[in-house]
Amino acid sequence: MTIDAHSSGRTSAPADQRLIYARPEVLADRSTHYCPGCGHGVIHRLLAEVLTELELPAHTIAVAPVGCAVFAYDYLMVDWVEAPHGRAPAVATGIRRVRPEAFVLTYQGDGDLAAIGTAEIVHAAARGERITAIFVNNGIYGMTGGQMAPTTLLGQKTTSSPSGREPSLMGYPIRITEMLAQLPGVTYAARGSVADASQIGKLKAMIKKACRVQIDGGGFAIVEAISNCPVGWNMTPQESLDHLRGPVARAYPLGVIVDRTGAAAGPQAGSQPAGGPAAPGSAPVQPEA
Ligand SMILES: Cc1ncc(C[n+]2csc(CCOP(=O)(O)OP(=O)(O)O)c2C)c(N)n1
Ligand code: SF4
Ligand SMILES: [Mg+2]
Repeated sequence: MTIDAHSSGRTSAPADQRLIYARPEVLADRSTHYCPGCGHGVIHRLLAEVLTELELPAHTIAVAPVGCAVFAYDYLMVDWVEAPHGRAPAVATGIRRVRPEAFVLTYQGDGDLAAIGTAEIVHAAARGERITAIFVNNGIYGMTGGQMAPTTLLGQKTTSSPSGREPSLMGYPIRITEMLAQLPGVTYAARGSVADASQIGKLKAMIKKACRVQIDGGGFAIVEAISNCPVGWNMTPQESLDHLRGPVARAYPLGVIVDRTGAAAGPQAGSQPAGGPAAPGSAPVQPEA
């Protein structure tokens, strides 16, 4: 395909050419506000592909975070609700209870999920809320100027740890996905990376699996994506990807952390409307074949 065909969003190729790339329609045809090289855009793209492949866009209600991804609703053309700081899992819980048939997705950064909203994510996971959570861990508060987050690596310099994170003063990094994975309400928890094409492919498979958990009526599913913030890390995009592949991936090991999809599970929280029997159409969303 030509560059022109890419930018026009054409989804089929002339007869003598093979289509190797097309923008999913659910991904808006516009530039983003993200800094050059930022991982958020890659993760948006993966979500667009997965939602499209599972025929979910028309069924999806997503919850947007604070942080750099606050404008996610400008790029993924599904229904969105904007949550206050850290409250995406609580907002998603409310949506789940009143719209049991919907596909409910949350998108949060590490400041939002692992610091400001720690209580909300822990209790949503403990309740086994039937939601799919995307957790973008770039080890920093990107949007607000690069302050230290709970996920910041030991020794990492940020605007609020200018000499590097020092554990006796600032504590240790939290592997919150491993913490959540201990809870029996969590059906699936995995960590992937945007560091290179191979890792991005694996991350996509994890996101797809986490979406399928919800479709199949499972409990809470979370995918952590370790991601880069070249601006907050004071690195070039290439340096930030090398850093992601090296020290970040060593601190946050990649792979499936828990997969309870094979285990017998009881009814999950929110699988029927609060205070009453299941309403018509309250079964987990079943996208068309
Ligand atoms: C000066 C200031 N302090 C605090 C906030 C609240 N706040 C909004 S976004 C954010 C950081 C979010 O970081 P993260 O969730 O990691 O998202 P990222 O931008 O890194 O993707 C904070 C602390 C604010 N908006 N402004
Ligand atoms: S500040 Fe960091 S997380 Fe935010 S858009 Fe820029 S590179 Fe991405
Ligand atoms: Mg962050």
